Amino acid sequence: LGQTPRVLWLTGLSGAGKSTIANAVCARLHHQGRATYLLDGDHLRGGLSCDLGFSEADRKEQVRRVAEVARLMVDAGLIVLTALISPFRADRALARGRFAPGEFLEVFVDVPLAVAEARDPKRLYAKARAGTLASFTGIGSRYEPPLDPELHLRTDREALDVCVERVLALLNPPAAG
Ligand code: GGZ
Repeated sequence: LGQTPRVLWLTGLSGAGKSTIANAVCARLHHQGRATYLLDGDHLRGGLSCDLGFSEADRKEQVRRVAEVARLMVDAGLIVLTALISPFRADRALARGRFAPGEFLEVFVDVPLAVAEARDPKRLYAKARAGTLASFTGIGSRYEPPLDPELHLRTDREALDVCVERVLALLNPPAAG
């Protein structure tokens, strides 16, 4: 079961910890000899999605593209992690619809907006508050939290290593009985 190709779809605010957790999970899986790939929204926007901005239509297209790339990679046998804000439920549901039941695991990387804003490693929240960055998620653009994710992490309450173990446990559930 642990080798089964799947997609771990991480969703959450900017600064919630999606990329940090995804990188750490990838490293652990790689160490276990598994073929993985991380599709990181911020990185993809420099290439595959260099034509996209942050309007609702462009975010929808970003999620659609990444779901299609993940689909191909799952077909190729990889465990795929995505780290996208993917703010809209309807778009995440469309992404899920490209996969078989059990193949798409939604991980809500949750943190209160105030905590993400206090972290602000790239000073993007500060720019959004100052009015120099429009449509920033959580400020000028909405984030719709998952209603029924396969896993719900709270990165202000759970340490990184705990979050990583919980994601790994999702791939390797303890044997029943
Ligand atoms: C949200 C933005 C924006 C706006 C730039 N809104 O935390 P980061 O910096 O490193 O990663 C964020 C990234 C979001 O890209 P995604 O492809 O994940 O977004 S979506 O799924 O909504 O399409 C953030 C940076 O881009 N960034 N401007 N206005 N995030």
